[in-house]
Amino acid sequence: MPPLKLYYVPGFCSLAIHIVMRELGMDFTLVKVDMQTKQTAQGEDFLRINPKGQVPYLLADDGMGLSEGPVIAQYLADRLIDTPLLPKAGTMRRYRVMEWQAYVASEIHKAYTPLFHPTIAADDKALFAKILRTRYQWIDGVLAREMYLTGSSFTLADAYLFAVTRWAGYVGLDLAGLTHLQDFMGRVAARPQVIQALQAENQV
Ligand SMILES: N[C@@H](CCC(=O)N[C@@H](CS)C(=O)NCC(=O)O)C(=O)O
Repeated sequence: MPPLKLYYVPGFCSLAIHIVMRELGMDFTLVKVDMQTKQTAQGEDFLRINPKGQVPYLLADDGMGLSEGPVIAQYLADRLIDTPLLPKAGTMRRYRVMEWQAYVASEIHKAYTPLFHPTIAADDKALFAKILRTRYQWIDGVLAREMYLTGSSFTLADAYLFAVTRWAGYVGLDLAGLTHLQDFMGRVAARPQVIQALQAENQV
């Protein structure tokens, strides 16, 4: 049996972890969660597995579970001796990746929440969308100079930014004109492991 289980919802932020596992060449099982019923596809009560009720959630074969996407990604990368997805501890390159993970988590990922909310008024949503677009404009400037967020290598932070930025189309967030960001999205979407992850989640 594969040593790792990833609890996920197609197209949710768990996609970032799914991509990371494939990019790292890991052996794993995917377990789909229904967020309406909080039941897994195998009929388990997801709240008993992760009382936070959120994906991504990782379960290892020693029974240890881990939540919080950025930390799950760091844990997975650290299972390998060396990977360009997360440079070695003690190097500034590593903290640059983690700096970006923190930025995506707090300034991008969670800024989408009001845009998905069914009862938030359109005017308020427009304000949140404007704030998010300003943040993306800054990221666009960074991506004008680099292929990926921290340079020429794809990292954990890129997988995360890609997974959440896919939501822009669903919530009507206008990213027109942010050509470097668009190029980044196309570049990541063309990576073989990303294509496989999207296919496995029926996202293409
Ligand atoms: N702090 C968590 C947040 C994860 C999160 O927001 N998950 C969303 C999907 S993208 C979720 O499971 N939402 C369902 C819910 O909150 O009930 C992390 O960084 O992993």
